[in-house]
Amino acid sequence: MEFLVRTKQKISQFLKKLFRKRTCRIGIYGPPNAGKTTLANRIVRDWTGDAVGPVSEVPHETRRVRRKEDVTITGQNGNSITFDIVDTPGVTTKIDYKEFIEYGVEKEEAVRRAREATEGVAEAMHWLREDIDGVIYMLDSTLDPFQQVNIMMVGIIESRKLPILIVANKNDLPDASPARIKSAFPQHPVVAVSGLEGTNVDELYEKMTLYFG
Ligand SMILES: Nc1nc2c(ncn2[C@@H]2O[C@H](COP(=O)(O)OP(=O)(O)OP(=O)(O)O)[C@@H](O)[C@H]2O)c(=O)[nH]1
Ligand SMILES: [Mg+2]
Repeated sequence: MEFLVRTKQKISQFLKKLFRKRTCRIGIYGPPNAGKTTLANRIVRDWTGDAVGPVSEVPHETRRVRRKEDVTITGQNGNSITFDIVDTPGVTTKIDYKEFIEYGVEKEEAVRRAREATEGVAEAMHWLREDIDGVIYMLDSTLDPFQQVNIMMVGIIESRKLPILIVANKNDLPDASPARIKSAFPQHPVVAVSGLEGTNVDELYEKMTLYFG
C-alpha cells in the first residue's frame, strides 16, 4: 500500500515537471555595437545586482549567446514579469576579419574572432528559431535603421509571431534620432533609451511588463 502511494507521488511529481511551463526567454537582438550587452548588464544589475558579459567598442565583442536566468522586474504600473534574459552576438550579413584589424587586433586573432563571430550569428539565429519567447530589437539611434539586416531580422521575428519591442539606443548622443527608427518600424513599439547612462530605462521596464507579460 505504502509502495503504491509513493509510486503515485513520484508519477505526479514527474508529470508536474514535464508540463511545467519554462520561464519566458527574452532575447536581445540587433546589429553589432548597438549596445545589447550594455543593456543586458543594466537590466541584470538593476534587478539582481549581477552582470551578463563584457562590453567593447570593438564590434562582435559578444560571440556566444549568454543567458541570465530568472530576472524579475516590476513596472511603475505594479505589474511584474520573470524571464531569462538572453544576450546575443550582433547579427550582420558580412563579417570580415579586416574589420578587427582596424581596431588594432593582430591578424591571427582577427581571423579567429571573425570565425567565432560567424558561429555566434548562427547560434543567435538558432536560439531565435527554438528558444526565444520575446525580442528586444536594439538599434543605435545615430545610424540609419533602414539597413538590410534590420529589415530582414524584424521580418524573421514577425514571421515567428514573437512580441517585439524596439529599443532606440544611444539617445545621449547629439545626432541620435529615435524618430527615424519610429518611422522605419511604425508597426512596433519603440522606446528611446541610453543604456549607457540609464536614461528612460524605467519606460522600457514598464513596456516589457506590458508586451512580454
Ligand atoms: N553613447 C553611448 N554608447 C553606448 C550606449 N550603449 C552602449 N554604448 C557603447 O557602444 C559600444 C558597444 O556596446 P556593447 O554593449 O558591447 O554592444 P553590443 O550590441 O553588445 O555589441 P556586440 O556584442 O559586438 O554585438 C561600447 O563602447 C558601449 O560603451 C549608449 O546608450 N550610449
Ligand atoms: Mg555584446
